[in-house]
Amino acid sequence: MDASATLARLQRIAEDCDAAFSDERLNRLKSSTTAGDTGSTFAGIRTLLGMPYQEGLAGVDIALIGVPTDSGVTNRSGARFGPTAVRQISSVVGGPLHHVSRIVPQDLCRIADCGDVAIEQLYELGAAIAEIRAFYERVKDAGVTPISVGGDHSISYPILQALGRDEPLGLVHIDAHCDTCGALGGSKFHHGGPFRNAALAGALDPERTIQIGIRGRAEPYWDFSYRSGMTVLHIEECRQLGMERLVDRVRQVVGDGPTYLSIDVDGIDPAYAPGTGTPETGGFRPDEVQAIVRALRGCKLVGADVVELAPPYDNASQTTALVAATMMWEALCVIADSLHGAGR
Ligand SMILES: [Mn+2]
Repeated sequence: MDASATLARLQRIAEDCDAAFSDERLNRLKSSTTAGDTGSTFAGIRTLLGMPYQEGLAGVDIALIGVPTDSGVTNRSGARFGPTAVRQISSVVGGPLHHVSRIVPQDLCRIADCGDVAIEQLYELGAAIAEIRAFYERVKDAGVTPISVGGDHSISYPILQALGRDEPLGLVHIDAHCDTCGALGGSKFHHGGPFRNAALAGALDPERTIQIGIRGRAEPYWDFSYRSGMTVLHIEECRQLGMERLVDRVRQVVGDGPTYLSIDVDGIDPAYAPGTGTPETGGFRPDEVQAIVRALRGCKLVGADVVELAPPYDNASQTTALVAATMMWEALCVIADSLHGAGR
């Protein structure tokens, strides 16, 4: 082929590329209002993963929800700004197409940013927990699957109470901390105890719970995990297993039953996720957590959260917000697929 024929061929390819995506699903989305829009991504009002904002849950399959509270932290506060930071960085994170799984969540499900849980009694931990639970009871009643961004980790307890009210859920929990501690400072509703609370409430099945990436000085507080039958894998054990056997173990523990996914950004090494209240050196790389979430494809996921993003400790590049938003996107893909896709 001579040079001019080659250029003509490339010109035709370029025109075809401009006319339509080779993936037909993306062409369908292009005509809708949000996804597939290649215009300005820096203008307009930011939403979680760029999904359309709506008041209420009507017509939604998957609700992205902010839970801006950090009244339950044991040390450095700031996670109340997590949802705002994820919305901000969402202009550069998300779909429409997952580059590995080829999942297009919006082609499978109706997805919306349903705003933030409005907590009135912020300084009364038990009451705040009850308000969050009431919100997620409505989500459950509506048949909507929630993907939440905290907020500190205390929010996972009322979410699990609502989602696990009919039968105890399995749990994939990525974190430096097991978060199964008892009462501290006069309350059991702090961010170090949601999974003990959920198990005691009958919403979480310890035998189908796996906690991975655990490390650091809070180790003495996790006896409840060991004694109740939760599977605890310290970061060193995860490294020893390697990713392939690690994800096998995860799937083996949670099995076929309904399962919740909870990602504390401090499960990831502070080199990649410095913006968090209780950082612990020696954690996962972000791509390892992405691999774990992707491996949940085909599991019966009933919801997910990403918590403990504390923007005041993040760097100017919003590294931690980027990681948190990316994990939400990874969770959205596997959940959309498990609801209405090939992984159903
Ligand atoms: Mn943690």
